[in-house]
Amino acid sequence: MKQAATCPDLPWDREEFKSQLLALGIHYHIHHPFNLKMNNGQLTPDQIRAWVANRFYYQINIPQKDGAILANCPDREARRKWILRIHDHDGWEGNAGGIEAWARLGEAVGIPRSELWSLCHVVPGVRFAVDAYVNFARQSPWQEGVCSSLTEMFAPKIHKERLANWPSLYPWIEAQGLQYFRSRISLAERDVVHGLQVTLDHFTTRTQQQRALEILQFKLDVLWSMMDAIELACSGRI
Ligand code: AHQ
Repeated sequence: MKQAATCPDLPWDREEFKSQLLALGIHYHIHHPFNLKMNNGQLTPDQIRAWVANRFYYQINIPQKDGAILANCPDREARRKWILRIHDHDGWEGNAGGIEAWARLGEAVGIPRSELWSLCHVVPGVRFAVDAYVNFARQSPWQEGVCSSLTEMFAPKIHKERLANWPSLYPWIEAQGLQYFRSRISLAERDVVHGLQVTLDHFTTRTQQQRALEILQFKLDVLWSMMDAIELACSGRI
């Protein structure tokens, strides 16, 4: 019996397909030089503030990205799960949500709330990368939008690194500002369970599975490009 690994036309089984997706983690922005500097305490307060202010543009666009996926999704069960992501960021009843938590991170690193919301620090490369992600979600089948969120398979590690290292590396940052990273660990883990189930169920031929890898690589490139643009802005060259 031919195995998928040796026959390029046969689909991977679920475990192999998941392994192929996870293998793309080598391109995750945890490995970006700017993130390595951040995690080694080599960033100045201005550079931390530049990262927080630029990532804010990503955060405030996530609900619109997820709303685009919802709008494309005819599956009620999938929508009932996916809508939680919008609540996670915009807030829901008693919970102020992730965008508010990121604004508190901004204040904790010394960016006044009005300045953060003005988006005056967002550099073109970040804006273009985030807008590409939102437009991808708008223009693609909902399952492809779901697949693109799977960079969160790698997110708990990067959040845990910040929580472990920032207090000693950046003692000037008010501790409660790190709450956002703490909140995302369990939310990312929950998101990935659903995101993987949709992805492994939907992309079933080898050609479709290769498409899923391309989609995940696109989103990894979105995150990597954001870091490139932020690092360039912090180098004083723009
Ligand atoms: O804070 C992050 C977040 O809310 C999300 C939503 C998710 C998506 O739908 O694409 N991705 C994501 C990510 C968040 N934080 C990033 C980080 O490095 O702090 C990681 C990022 C991701 O891995 O996609």
